[in-house]
Amino acid sequence: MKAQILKALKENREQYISGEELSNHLGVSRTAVWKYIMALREDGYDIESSSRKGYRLVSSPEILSSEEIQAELSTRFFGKQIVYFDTVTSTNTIAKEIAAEGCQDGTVVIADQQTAGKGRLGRNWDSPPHTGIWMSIVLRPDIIPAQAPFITILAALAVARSLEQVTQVSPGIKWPNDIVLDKRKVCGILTEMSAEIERVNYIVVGIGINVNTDIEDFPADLQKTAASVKMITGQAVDRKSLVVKILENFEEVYTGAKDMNVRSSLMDEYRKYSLTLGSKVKAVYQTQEIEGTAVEITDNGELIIETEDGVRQTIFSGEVSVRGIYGYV
Ligand code: BT5
Repeated sequence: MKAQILKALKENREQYISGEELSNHLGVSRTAVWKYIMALREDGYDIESSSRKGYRLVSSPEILSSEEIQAELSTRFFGKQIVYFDTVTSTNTIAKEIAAEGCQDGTVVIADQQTAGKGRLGRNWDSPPHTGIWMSIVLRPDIIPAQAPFITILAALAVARSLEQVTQVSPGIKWPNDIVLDKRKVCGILTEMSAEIERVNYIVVGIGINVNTDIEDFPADLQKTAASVKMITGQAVDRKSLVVKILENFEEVYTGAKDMNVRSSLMDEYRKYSLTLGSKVKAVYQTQEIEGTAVEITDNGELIIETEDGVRQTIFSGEVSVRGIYGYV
């Protein structure tokens, strides 16, 4: 209800909306409306009230709370449940816990700061407060475990497209899970799953984006390879609008990709963003090292590398260095 009141206030930003109108519109008493207004004020919303005219939203706090996001979100099931934390160890860890307890498909866990943000293969993800988007989405797709890496591909596409729509940047995707601006990593994606041999129980897609981080906020070892959107454009970006856009785009591509024709055109879009395709690459796949040229990304998101002696190898996930990016020469 708090989210619905906020939504109504936002839709009438310029004018006052009376308590009576809110109570009729939302089907709750005027006293209840008043209580929710008080709760919103406690969350940092500046809401003017006048006994004659009603309520008017003056300003919103810069937080990524569920009410803030849901007031703008127009998805079918992504983000219908949002669990927000000020500080958390890792949104992926929490998302896996609530997924195991049976949370609904599309539930989002989002935090302003992570104290133990995770990268792939036990690496760290630096997640300072107030500057980035650290969120995880719980999905329950009807797929076999071998198809799970494709979800990472779709998430990367959704992030790249959203960055382009909301900000003035031209993102590239380094297969499979990095979004790159100016040859620096701006976003990483960590997909984890719980599965049986033939069935996925749930997938957690963790997305980390450096949005308004300043270079000095990165630890020294990341200052050469990492960037934020603000560092590239010189302008701070509203994190909430970006979250909303990502959830909308991700839901669209995730739902659309079930149809092979739609999938094919989505992958054409992915290939346009790809920095890997056509480049010299070095991949570590399982225990094998493969060096060659990235010649193809299939409609299922696999990367095909052609080695110098003309052998083609298909990889489904893994670690790929691309010549010219993050210092690989
Ligand atoms: C990733 O791993 O890129 C996946 C990152 C996923 C982070 C999100 S945040 C929300 C959710 N909750 C979590 O706990 N995780 C997910 P990988 O490809 O392994 O890259 C990790 C490497 O990127 C590190 O070893 C660093 O070199 C570098 N790195 C760490 N923090 C970074 C940052 N903020 N920006 C750019 N690079 C970073």
